[in-house]
Amino acid sequence: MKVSHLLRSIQYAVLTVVGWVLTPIIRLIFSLVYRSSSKCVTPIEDPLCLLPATELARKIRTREVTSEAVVRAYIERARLVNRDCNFIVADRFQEALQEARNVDTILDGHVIAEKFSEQNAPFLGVPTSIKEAFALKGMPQTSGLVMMRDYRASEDAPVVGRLRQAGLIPTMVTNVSELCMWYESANRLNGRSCNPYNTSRIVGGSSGGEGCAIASGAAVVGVGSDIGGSIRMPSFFNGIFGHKPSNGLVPSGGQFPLPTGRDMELLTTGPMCRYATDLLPLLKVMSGPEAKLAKLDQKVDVMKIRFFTMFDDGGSLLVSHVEPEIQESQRKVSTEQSNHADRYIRLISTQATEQSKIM
Ligand SMILES: *[C@@H]1O[C@H](CO)[C@@H](O)[C@H](O)[C@H]1NC(C)=O
Ligand SMILES: CC(=O)N[C@H]1CO[C@H](CO)[C@@H](O)[C@@H]1O
Repeated sequence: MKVSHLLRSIQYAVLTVVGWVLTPIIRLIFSLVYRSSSKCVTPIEDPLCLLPATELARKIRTREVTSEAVVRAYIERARLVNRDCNFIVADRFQEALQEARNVDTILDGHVIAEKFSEQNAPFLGVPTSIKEAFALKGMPQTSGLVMMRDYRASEDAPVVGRLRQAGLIPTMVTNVSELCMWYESANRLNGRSCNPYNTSRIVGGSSGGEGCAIASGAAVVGVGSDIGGSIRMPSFFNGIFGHKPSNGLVPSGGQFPLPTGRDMELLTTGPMCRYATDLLPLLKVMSGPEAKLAKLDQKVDVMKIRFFTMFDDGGSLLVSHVEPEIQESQRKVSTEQSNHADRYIRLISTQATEQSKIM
């Protein structure tokens, strides 16, 4: 055995022991610190806050319900849960209610302009939240940076413009991690956002305010952006649906911070939703004329899709281990897939383990 291999093995053994000893201590400290503040938000009472955005849009268009009633229901819920979860950076509740009343006037009219047709404005009168890193005219766009405290966006980011054109009404901008760099949503300017299912837990990041707002029923849909998990992690942490689309589908401009060079290829903007049924219609709106690039209307055979997943971190000593509960859920999904998918899952898992042994 080469000396370098021997040294690595010793290093590995020492770090493993340190990890074993430190993890329970760290867990104990955090559980004591956050014990008293743990809480689950109160259940949603208003039935309007329990409907998909597409269903709300249909009800508003057919005048079963007014846009004002829908927007008001979400505003009330947002006010209530924000006390426990702190996801709102700034709201525009009064403007949103006025815009909702305008929608009601339009839909009550005899002739509805082409601009507001079901085709052109499929979400007319439905509220949405917006990740604070995106420019929403007149609203802060700080990404949690103290230096940006007084900055207000002078125009809408392109994706926000598309959402508005589709009839969505922004009610608030929601919290992110500082400069959207971390996988929680806490910063010196707007504080920490807390998970609605257990306020002692984090919401994920960087689109964590969106994840929290949507999970708690304070919003039904929202917009996130993702380089290394910023849509996917908060969606997972809060139990909602999110999608990181391929690059080039949804415009990512009008965000702060906006990466440069190759990082820009990794940054994509996408939908976050309380109901899976809203993902596709929302992605279509967000991608506008580019929607045709992705064959969004083509039927997909789920059994022919290759799934890649890892059951653990490959034994890396620099991160915490994956909880057995999470591994068990992954296993459940993998056994429900065809053997074909299962083969790939195993392959990836083994490769990762092999790689980490020789790190
Ligand atoms: C939140 O999580 C902590 C740590 O697991 C647990 O002790 C507590 O009971 C949970 N609180 C709620 C409201 O579920
Ligand atoms: C609890 C907390 O820190 N809330 C803050 C959320 O962000 C707004 C806007 O920056 C602050 O005014 C609140 O104090």
